[in-house]
Amino acid sequence: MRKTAFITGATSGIGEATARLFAKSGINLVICGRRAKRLELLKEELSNYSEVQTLLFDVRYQSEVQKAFETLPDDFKPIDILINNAGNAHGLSPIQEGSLDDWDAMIDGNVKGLLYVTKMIIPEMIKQKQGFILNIGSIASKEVYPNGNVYCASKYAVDALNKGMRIDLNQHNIRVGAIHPGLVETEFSEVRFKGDKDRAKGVYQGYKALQPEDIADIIHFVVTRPYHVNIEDLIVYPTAQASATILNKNG
Ligand code: NDP
Ligand code: 8X3
Repeated sequence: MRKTAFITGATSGIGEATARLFAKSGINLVICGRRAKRLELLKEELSNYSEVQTLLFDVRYQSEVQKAFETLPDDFKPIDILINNAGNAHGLSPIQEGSLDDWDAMIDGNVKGLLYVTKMIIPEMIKQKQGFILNIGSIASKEVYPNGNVYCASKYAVDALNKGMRIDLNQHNIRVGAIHPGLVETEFSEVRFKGDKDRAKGVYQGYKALQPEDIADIIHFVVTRPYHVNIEDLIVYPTAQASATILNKNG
């Protein structure tokens, strides 16, 4: 029987690459995001390989999440694999200069959004006594770096929730794990710098950054282990990176 994966943030970067790899390995998909056109194009492409359903919603709004989830056809339930990937950084400023809107966007999207989506999916996993919840954290879940303040706080929360979910869902035979990437070349920096493409490009220049396909590969490896194996936590850097603040651009 084919498995079904629910991937948030599938319109770009890590989520999109994961959707491609999953589809090609025969996993049916529910792909989510706010950009309808991108979702439709991806569905068209991936329908050559597996069954694909799109869901359009903003993870920050619980009622949107719930309404979208309720439209899911029965043949896309139960969800076997949830990839909690949607998220972004907004801004990179010292705390005293931070914008309230940016703080709200990060806390509502990266933390509350992850919870709202997970809440929809857990009940059926409990009924099935199986499932995999994979949370995409960050090196920012493990280390606070200058000007990272609220983004790091939101990702530390993901780390804590990853642990909390695993503890509470243990009695239900549900696997829970997290992957914490370092620098991955996606639209992440463009969002962080509010559309400043040149500044965003600079983040990935002078070394070979991780590519979204690298993380997709690892996600696929993690979720395809035999059921008795649960990879709890993985930090993944580009070779040029040694910590949140140490990056060799002269290699
Ligand atoms: P991208 O900006 O390329 O992708 C982010 C995805 O999240 C998009 O598909 C976007 O979809 C979705 N998203 C963002 N906010 C919302 C929202 N409010 N509601 C619904 N969907 C949303 O970045 P990445 O692929 O790099 O990021 C994916 C995850 O990886 C994030 O959680 C990020 O924090 C994490 N990460 C990224 C790293 C990096 O260096 N790139 C390193 C470590 C972790 P849409 O805009 O269509 O809604
Ligand atoms: C994304 C990587 O270092 O910009 O989470 O926080 S970093």
